[in-house]
Amino acid sequence: MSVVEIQTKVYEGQKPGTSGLRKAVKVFQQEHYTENFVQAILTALGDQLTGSTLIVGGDGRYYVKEAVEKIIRIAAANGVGKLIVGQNGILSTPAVSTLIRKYKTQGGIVLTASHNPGGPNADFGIKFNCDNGGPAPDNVTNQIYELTKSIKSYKTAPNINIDITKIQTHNLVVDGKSFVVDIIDSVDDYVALMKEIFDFPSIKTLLQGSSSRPKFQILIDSLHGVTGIYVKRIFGLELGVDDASMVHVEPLEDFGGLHPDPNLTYAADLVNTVRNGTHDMGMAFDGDGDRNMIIGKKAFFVTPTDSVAVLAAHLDIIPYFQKTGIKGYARSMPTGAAIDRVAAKKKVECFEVPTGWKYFGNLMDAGRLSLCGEESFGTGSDHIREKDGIWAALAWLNIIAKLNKSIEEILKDHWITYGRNFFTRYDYENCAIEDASRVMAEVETKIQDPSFKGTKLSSGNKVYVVGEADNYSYKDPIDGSVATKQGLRVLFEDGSRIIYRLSGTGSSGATIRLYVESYESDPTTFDKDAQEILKPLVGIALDLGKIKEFTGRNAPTVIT
Ligand code: G16
Repeated sequence: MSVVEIQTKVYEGQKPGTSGLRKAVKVFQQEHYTENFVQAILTALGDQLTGSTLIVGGDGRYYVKEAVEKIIRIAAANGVGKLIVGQNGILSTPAVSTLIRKYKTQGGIVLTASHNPGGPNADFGIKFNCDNGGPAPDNVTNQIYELTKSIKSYKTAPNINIDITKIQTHNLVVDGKSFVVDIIDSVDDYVALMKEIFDFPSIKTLLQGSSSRPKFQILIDSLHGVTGIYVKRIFGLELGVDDASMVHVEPLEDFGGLHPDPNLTYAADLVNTVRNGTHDMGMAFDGDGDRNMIIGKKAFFVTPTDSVAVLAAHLDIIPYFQKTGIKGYARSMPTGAAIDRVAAKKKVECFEVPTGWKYFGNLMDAGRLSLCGEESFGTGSDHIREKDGIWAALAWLNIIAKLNKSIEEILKDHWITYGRNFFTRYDYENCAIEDASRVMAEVETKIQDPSFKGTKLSSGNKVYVVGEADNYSYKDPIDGSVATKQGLRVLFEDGSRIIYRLSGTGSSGATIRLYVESYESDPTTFDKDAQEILKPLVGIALDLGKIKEFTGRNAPTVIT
């Protein structure tokens, strides 16, 4: 097989966001656009490139197969030694991380736009994960971006045609050098890892029922994302869950027109079905399988903030952590601080990092972090370096099997012990970039005024006193790297918080995220609706950013 060098032109804007480069499919389909970015990823590998092994796979969305073909040819031409590719180009994001770590490869290329819709008129994405299995940190993505700004050509081996539908090893010689493409089962290694981590026999007894306990009835919604194939194997084959309890489990290129984001709005089917009371638990996962939503009987909603805190409180039930010990907890900055309270009580170190799973990686690699979570429906541990939707669902089931309580009972016990962090997020999706910028500028100007600290802000009969306010920045405790401008924070004296941030995962326009949190230790408030408790703070937040005025929106697109 011969190698050719193709002349190309620079495309503006190939800057990876919170997690990889995400754009409309039509953008990636432009001549050389995908090739440029892939070449930049490989060039950024530097000395590690020649003879390296990389994992390649994606969430099954439209354009994954074409992108895999291009990656195989470009990798071959650039001297990569071996590619391990999921069958049909399919691998969940947690599975890519699993494979990178298991086979000790130099990294992996993940083809996904995560929870963004798929199809010819929707989104695609490419992300590079490093040899620790985690999303590339800022210094690597910045380097990739710099390379895209000056790229003049890329190398490819145009005659390579590999059938990625069959599990098979292909041994090729490209430009005189060996090049191997291993098409592997997309699920095997991930299932093996889950079986090492969790107590599958007790989860199976929970799900099948026993003489002392009726069957714990679950409903799983894969939203036609990649988790379908993992769900069928793990929950269907291994744990004996019947087909009717697993819905939307065929991965589809357009997710069946669904928005594969597991929240109360986009997983409304699941929520409505579980609301009728037949099921004890509902769970949904996003397009690439790293996000999860957990609900209890009658659709009792577990916020991601509470979910990770409950897991933290009961982590020692899970066999994996019995072996490794509990090294530390962490959450992203906008995530509610419920896990901090568990950490304080258990005397475990707890970290706050900017939004983005990549910020947890160093702490895990340094042996200081076992469990972390984000308000954006991400939960995970140091078993890999990505958040992991199915892992989170299995963790809940392992804990429920041991505690023998309903999800609602577990949450209420938790609040009695730790108090309740009420949390909500308002998303204003697809705003004009200028409008969103005006909101952020408005808040930033106000909070930078030295007199803002100490200001009393009121709404209804509630008054909140500003303690601190800033544009959040973070210094990584392991390598000292600094991330600035990670979200505007207004921190009140009573511990309540308002945070404004622009999403880094959209493919066009701007999405404003407003995060609002307050803490209550009074048990009479625990059963109240979060929207009711947080209404005054939300009112203050909307006013402070003049959101209605600048965006023209009377209501957010999604409320979580
Ligand atoms: C990605 C990151 C997450 C992060 C989220 C934030 O999620 O992996 O760690 O919390 O983005 O998204 P935004 O910038 O839109 O608020 P995913 O699931 O899209 O990969």
